[in-house]
Amino acid sequence: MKAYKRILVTAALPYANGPVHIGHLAGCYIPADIYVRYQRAQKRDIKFVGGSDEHGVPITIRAMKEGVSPQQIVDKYHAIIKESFTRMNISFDIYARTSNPVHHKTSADFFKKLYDDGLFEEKETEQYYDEKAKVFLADRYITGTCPVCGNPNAYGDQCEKCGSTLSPEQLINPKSTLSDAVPVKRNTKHWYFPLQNYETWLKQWVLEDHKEWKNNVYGQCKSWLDGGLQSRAMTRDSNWGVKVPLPDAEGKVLYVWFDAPIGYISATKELTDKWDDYWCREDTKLVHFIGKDNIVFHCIIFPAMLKAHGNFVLPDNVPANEFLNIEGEKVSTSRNWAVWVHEYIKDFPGCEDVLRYVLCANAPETKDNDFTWKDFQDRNNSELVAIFGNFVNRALVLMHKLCGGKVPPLHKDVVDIYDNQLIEDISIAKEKITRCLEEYKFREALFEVIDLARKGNKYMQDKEPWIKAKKLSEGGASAELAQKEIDNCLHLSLQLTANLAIFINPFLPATAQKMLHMLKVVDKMLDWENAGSLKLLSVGYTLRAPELLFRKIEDTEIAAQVEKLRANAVNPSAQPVTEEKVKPVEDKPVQKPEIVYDDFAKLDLKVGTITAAEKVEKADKLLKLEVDLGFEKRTIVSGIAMHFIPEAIVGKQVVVVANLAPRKMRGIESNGMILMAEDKEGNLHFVNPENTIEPGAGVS
Ligand code: B3M
Ligand code: ZN
Repeated sequence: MKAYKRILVTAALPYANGPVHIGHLAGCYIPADIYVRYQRAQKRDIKFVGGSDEHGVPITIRAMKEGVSPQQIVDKYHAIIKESFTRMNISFDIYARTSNPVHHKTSADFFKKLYDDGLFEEKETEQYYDEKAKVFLADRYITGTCPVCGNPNAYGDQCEKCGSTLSPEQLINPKSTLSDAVPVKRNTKHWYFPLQNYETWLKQWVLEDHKEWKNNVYGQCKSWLDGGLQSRAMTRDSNWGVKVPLPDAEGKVLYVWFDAPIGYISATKELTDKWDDYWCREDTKLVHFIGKDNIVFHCIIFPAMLKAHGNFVLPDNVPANEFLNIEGEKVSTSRNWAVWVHEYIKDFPGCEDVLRYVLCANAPETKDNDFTWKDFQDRNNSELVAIFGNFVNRALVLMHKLCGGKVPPLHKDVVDIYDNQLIEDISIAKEKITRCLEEYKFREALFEVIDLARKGNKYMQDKEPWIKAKKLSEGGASAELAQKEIDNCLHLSLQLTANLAIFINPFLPATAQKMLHMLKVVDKMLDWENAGSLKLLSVGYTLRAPELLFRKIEDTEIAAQVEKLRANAVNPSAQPVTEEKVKPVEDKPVQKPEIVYDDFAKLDLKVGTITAAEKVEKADKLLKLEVDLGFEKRTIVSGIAMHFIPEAIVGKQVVVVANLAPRKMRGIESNGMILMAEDKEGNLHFVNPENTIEPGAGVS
């Protein structure tokens, strides 16, 4: 293993011809962000660059379809894409654009250097031309039947069905995308990059020196290299793009796949004056995160360009993911078979981490994978809520209840096998999670994090502090022992909670922040060197009251998404995708009709203290509460079980509607109602007096 001083991470530059969907996120942005956040926690010198790819045929075609200029297209989608990444907490150090002047200059200079070094072949050849549209038909301007797999809708540069890279001449029955015209051949001059000259070097560099690359990446490179490389045109006839920096090149621009990867260099230039440290020094580790359709460009063509140029580092790794299908079908932007990120953010505000979780837990790391809304719900409800969230919540709730809201000490004299096992589990988890993250195995790393939380739950189940709590009232030696055992259980559970915050941070950064808040610790605690420590929270330190980290996702929400996907796909005109700009979510407060004072005065509102709370059997949402109203104790059934654990709310004061007519729920008569406030995330909060007062006090 080479010793590196700094890391430069790039994530593919999405074409600014439409919004991003969850396939983009799963393919490269989430894995890149996890890696970067982890390396930052390791305090490594790391930069994360990205930006919009604003040239090429996808943009010009979209502009023609919308009847606007390419510039208008890229301005519009760059903003939408950037906003989606920000909202999903993809933490680019810079999100640039290839239409920026610094990029035009950087890529033109790059081209000029290769030209001056005599590394291009200048060739005049016959190419397909659309006489109606008056355009040469390269890349996606032309479609036809794939000579490899027979797909009738293959593009001039690639068949999306079998993944073959093509040239327009190879297509059977070619036709123009612009006008459906059958193309004719015309002469045109272009500059070709002779990839075959780099074949021997590439074979050594990829196939021998980078055997550690992922199988899917290595395999694609091998089949390319085995098939033999040929010259490739690095220029196009177009007015949209980086102008070819030569005197006799009117109407010629750089091929988008020539300029786009140079976008990583120009983005770094925009980010820092020290950009050449990251690009020109051998001790930089360059890592490209991409989707599988970009492998050849990042593993063969761009490295050959960098090698030819001579001044730049080569990628150390290209951990490309495969594709994410949706509900069993391939993503298709033209059919609108996709889950759009800006739509998700609107539909599930505050649940960005849930999407990050599902897309990582189910990432297409080694093969194509399927996203289903049902799986999304299951993973949220049975992993995030029931395992991770539940453990953290229990640890904090029980600490408040049984240890007076403070981190209890660890009593060495009563440490038992369960405690020792948990201590060992934390240290093994650190080692495994670290190794997986270094090796780009994000799914496995995340699994280990959840598994550690699962072990936390098991530990609590084994230690049963709530049973031991019953002995506390007995007094004497047995009460003393019980308190010590409770202390140990909660001491370790809280240290585990702090560790879980460190481990989950690269994956679910917003969740880690919520945990820091509850634990009343600063960001620095998340430094990776703290992972594995059992001294993250000091004994006697007071912690905040727990808040739920995740909410349950209901069947109705899932049904609505499946319905939306199908409805929009069947009827493409219903698609909201391209038209709307993403606005920050604003929930307009709903106002009820005006009332007079007498209406209000009918309510008998009283302060009560919850004296007992238990779950109602076979009713997920209900808690049976006993509330002291001063003059009497009431039984009230309340639909808050998804939000609070019973032990945690005993002793809390609440406001009760005391004169509400009794109502039976699950066979229990409920006498009153508790007032709750609901925040934007759907979390419930009690409405109560600022300071504890005697129960029965009137509220008006
Ligand atoms: N824009 C292709 C894509 O979005 C292309 C990536 C460029 S990375 C330098 O799939
Ligand atoms: Zn094909």
